Amino acid sequence: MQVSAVAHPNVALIKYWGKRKAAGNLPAAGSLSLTLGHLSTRTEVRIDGGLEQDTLSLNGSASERDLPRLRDCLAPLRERAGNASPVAVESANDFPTGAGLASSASGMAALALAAANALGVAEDGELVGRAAMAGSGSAPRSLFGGIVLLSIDESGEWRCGSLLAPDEWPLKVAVAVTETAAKAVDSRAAMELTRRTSPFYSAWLEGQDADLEEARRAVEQRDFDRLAELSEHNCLKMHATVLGARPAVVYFNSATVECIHRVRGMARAGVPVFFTMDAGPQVKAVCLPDALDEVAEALRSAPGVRQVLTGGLGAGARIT
Ligand code: 2P0
Repeated sequence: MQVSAVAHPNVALIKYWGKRKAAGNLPAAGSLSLTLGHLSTRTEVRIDGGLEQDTLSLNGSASERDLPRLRDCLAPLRERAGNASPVAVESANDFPTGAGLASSASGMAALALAAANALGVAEDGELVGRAAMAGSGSAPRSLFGGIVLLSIDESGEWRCGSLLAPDEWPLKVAVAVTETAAKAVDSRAAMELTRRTSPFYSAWLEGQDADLEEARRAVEQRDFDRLAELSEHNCLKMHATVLGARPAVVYFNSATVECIHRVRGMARAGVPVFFTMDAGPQVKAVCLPDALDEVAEALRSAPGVRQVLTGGLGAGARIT
């Protein structure tokens, strides 16, 4: 049985940083994201009882390192299907991998959907979400399109879904790629280090529910200025928390900082744009459609920017 799925990475405006408990990979708080239609991961899953063990090819090369994460994602699906046969997985991204462009989110969303279909358990959407979450805490968001909310209550119950479809508020995103190499510290390790050692971690977590609720309202009201202010605040607060870890994790390079200042300069001049950065040095500038060309050009001409990838909001993961 062989099934392929496509998923897009997502960029969090209200971010997930830190886990509630190791089991199930549950984030400590909710998050809100944009699904990026112009970047894609394509993943093919083949169930093959003739294999000795699971295999993973990532961008054309065998990847041992990501096999544990792959098995975490598959475990709930295998259990439900009562089928533990080995799988051969081939996954490829059309954008830099492991460099803060959420390749684990799109990768695990595509894997969960393709494997659930291959194993015949895809009719249970909650199970597919749980499999994606087991692979990566940001992956359930890539199962959905447009603007996506992942909410988690006190008891750890969580749900994920679209707040707005892509055409209901057609925001644009320009991704300034400032580095194409994979990052030195993966986000899972950096998150755990932050939780254990950053004196700012508890304050970070305390603010999440309020930020999330305000962002949800800003999205519902299509209030760009409010979403802009809140997203930059949440992003810089996350990075400040990570900078407080021992040893500190510094995701920015000099081009990241240059792009932040350029975006701020445009916003001061009245251009509807804001920035956000994840666990890597790339800068994602979110803007209204009419501003996209100007924003992309300003980022493209910044020293250290290698390329600028522009696009809009995309659909959720799907079988191809
Ligand atoms: C996010 N990031 O909300 C945040 C913001 C990076 C910065 O989710 O350990 O790859 O697989 O659950 O999802 C990156 O972490 O971590 C991430 P795991 P993940 O998008």
